Amino acid sequence: RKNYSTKIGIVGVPFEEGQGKVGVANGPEAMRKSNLIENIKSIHQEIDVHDYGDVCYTSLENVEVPNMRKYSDVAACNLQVSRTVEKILNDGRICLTLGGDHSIGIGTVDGHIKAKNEKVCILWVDAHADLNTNKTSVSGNIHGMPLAILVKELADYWPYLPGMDWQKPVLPIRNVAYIGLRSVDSYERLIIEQFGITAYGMEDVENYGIHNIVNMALDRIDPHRMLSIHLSFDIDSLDALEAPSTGTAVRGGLTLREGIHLVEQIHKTGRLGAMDLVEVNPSIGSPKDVQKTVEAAVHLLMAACGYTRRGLIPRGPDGSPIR
Ligand code: HAR
Ligand code: MN
Ligand code: MN
Ligand code: MN
Repeated sequence: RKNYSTKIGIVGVPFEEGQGKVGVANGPEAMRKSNLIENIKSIHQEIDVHDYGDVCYTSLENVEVPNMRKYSDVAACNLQVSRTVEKILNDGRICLTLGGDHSIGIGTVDGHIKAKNEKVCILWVDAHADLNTNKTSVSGNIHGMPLAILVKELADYWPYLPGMDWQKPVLPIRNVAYIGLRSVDSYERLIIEQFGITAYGMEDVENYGIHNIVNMALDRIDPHRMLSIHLSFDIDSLDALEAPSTGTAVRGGLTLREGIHLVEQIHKTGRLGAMDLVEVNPSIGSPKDVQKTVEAAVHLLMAACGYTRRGLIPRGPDGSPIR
């Protein structure tokens, strides 16, 4: 019988220095104000959710790296993110991290890797590959770089990163899969091809359907079904109609239904360790746009906690009740 955790830990990261637009730091507040915690508590009686509050940090002084905007903030914030995620996992909880921009994925994945002794695979659900180095990035925005910082195989492509010594690039690139890609830079595409990274774009979702794509991704990154799953969910993986309030919206994306299905499917594996929900920017779009986007985020997070749209007691694939 599998162990479906009912213990959830939530942490907010009100951080927006990994990209240029004001407002994404208010993502955690917007999700909490949309009754995220209460909604999770109401899924079923055994749910035990603890809110660890928001991460805070003090910026490093006098550190800069070429073509990495706000590097000192990103480095300092991510250390605190990593420590908090590691603690939540060591408290025996599934860790839900509310962003914030996607640069915080450096810290969430690092904390997960530390807590589970590297036995982690990554599902990066995003319109973008977030695989630039400071040499290939056109924008200098670090939210387009987190995976390149985390993976072992790209370590030699980076200069020394001061104030990031706590972070070792130990993640094998074969443990990473993308779902939802549709805006990939040319150097990112080159890396994906060169290393054979598992990458499913929107045309693959069209061809196989989201359910098969998730199974295909897990077959590749966790063939023995024994790794702790890190689900890094960028809200811009959803179609711009479903999630308009985000900094780099791209049309032609996942429906909310596909997104929820994906998260439900990961929950049902019983191996979800941590989920990030990033790039919700309540300063973009009309109040209706914001409401739509935040509600989508709350639905996705509830699915991670075992909410089923059927309204039945959630059961795992082996039929045992999830409690
Ligand atoms: N690839 C572009 C860059 O590096 C844009 C990627 C950033 N957008 C995101 N990340 N939301 O997923 O700047
Ligand atoms: Mn700012
Ligand atoms: Mn992203
Ligand atoms: Mn993105």
